[in-house]
Amino acid sequence: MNIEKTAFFSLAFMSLLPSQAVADETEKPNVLLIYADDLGYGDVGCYGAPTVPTPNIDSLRRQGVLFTNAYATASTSTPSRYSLLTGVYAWRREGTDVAAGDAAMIINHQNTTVADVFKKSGYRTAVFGKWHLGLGAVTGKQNWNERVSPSPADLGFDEHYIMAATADRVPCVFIEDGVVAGYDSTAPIEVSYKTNFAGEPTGRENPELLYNLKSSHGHNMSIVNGIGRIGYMKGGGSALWKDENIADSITARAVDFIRSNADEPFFVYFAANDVHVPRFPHPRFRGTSGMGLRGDAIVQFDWSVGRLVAALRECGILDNTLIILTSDNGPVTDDGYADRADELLGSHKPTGGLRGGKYSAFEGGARVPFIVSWPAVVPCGGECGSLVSQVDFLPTMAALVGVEAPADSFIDGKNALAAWLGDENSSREYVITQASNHTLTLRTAMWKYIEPKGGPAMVPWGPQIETGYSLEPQLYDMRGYEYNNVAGSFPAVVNEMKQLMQAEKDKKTE
Ligand code: NG6
Ligand code: CA
Repeated sequence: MNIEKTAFFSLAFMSLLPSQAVADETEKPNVLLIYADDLGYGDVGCYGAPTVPTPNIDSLRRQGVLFTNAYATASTSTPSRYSLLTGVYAWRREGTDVAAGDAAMIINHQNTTVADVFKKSGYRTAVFGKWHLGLGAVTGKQNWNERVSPSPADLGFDEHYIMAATADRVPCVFIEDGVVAGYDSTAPIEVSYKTNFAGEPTGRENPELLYNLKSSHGHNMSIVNGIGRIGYMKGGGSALWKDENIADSITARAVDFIRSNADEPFFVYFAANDVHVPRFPHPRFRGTSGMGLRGDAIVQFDWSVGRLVAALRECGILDNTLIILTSDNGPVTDDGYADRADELLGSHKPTGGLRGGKYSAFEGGARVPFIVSWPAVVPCGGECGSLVSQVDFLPTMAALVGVEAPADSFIDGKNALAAWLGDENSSREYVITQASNHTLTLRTAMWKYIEPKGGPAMVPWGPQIETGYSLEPQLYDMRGYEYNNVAGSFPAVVNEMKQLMQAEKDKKTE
């Protein structure tokens, strides 16, 4: 890539030591992490989507760098988010799989998070949107009518306005600074992932009440806003969210935060709900993609991106804001609601042709869009094929803001600032990802190895996705797609990859 070196740029690249700030106090860049949910490698225009309009993401891409080999650490949400915030692979930690809405806090609040790193450097920090890392001290024992603790406030975030888990899991209320936002005292909240509350309808027994979206598999417990959910809840009243307003409310809060903190450095983790199920975008986005609700949710996500970038521009701080846009895992069409996502795809390929998808060990599972923009530093319009992994977010941000990252032995991530700013000559040697049954994969520039581990060839519960699980070792030449297993022809490579993976497994991180 052609890099034009500005003074600031050389400063960032040439003289950066792990513990040295890029710039002095007044020049500290703001950091905006835009984390989409289930957005696939092929889901936006600049990654080749043929029809769905994503003008704001495409314009972000034109003002920054687009990565072609960037990875979430897992092909589902909770483990990816765990690694993103802690720099540790989730497969090292028990209890980091897709979390229920009543899961206790999964990140040990003694651990350093990326928000702690920013705080140490004097940043204001906030998270808006999908949390999915547990809340409270004990699973199932939260009292949602009082302050829930621990919360993101205990992990370095000054402000939070979050959904406890996912939009398809109860409780369907936002948590703002530890308490239910807009709490309705006339409708106390009860939550259970075991049994229903007497007299409350469910999707299973009262499908006629599913007036907004019908379930295709699962999602047949409590009904909120005419949509069946996972888990049971009672109450909530006027605090219950309306799915069609989620993007608006989290975007509005993030924009407010940007505006009120424009004069000091900040870190915003904008964790979008789009394009996770239930896909139920605001009416103004309906029909805008020509691809039904899933496409319309992509357009809605693109709108959020546009609003955030516009807020930065209006505050005069866009140039010195590092924006990273990526996704927690790959795409899925039918993920449990009859929203016709498959039928309406037309020529659109959510994975951009990669094999597999969400949940899978194949590339569609964890290779995700990844765009980095920082107008003051990163040249416009580049494309970068370096291997990058979200596990590096914490140490990379620590290097950016001049904070000592936790000792190497405690984290898997490494400072990858040069690569994240688009330097083709700087790359991870290899990237490890985790599929939903914990099959691990190891990708180098040339190869992808999928460790042998049993499991069904297709996701068994509904989505039509190849898992990539096999009792045989798999090796793919990444100059192509993962269709031709060449493990038999390259036993030495298989052996080397296997040993690299074993060394990672043996690493002591505590
Ligand atoms: C699955 C859900 C799916 C989605 C996923 C988590 C069923 C049948 N399927 O169990 O709809 O919620 O969990 O997605 O319940 S993630 O992106 O948050 O990891
Ligand atoms: Ca996800």
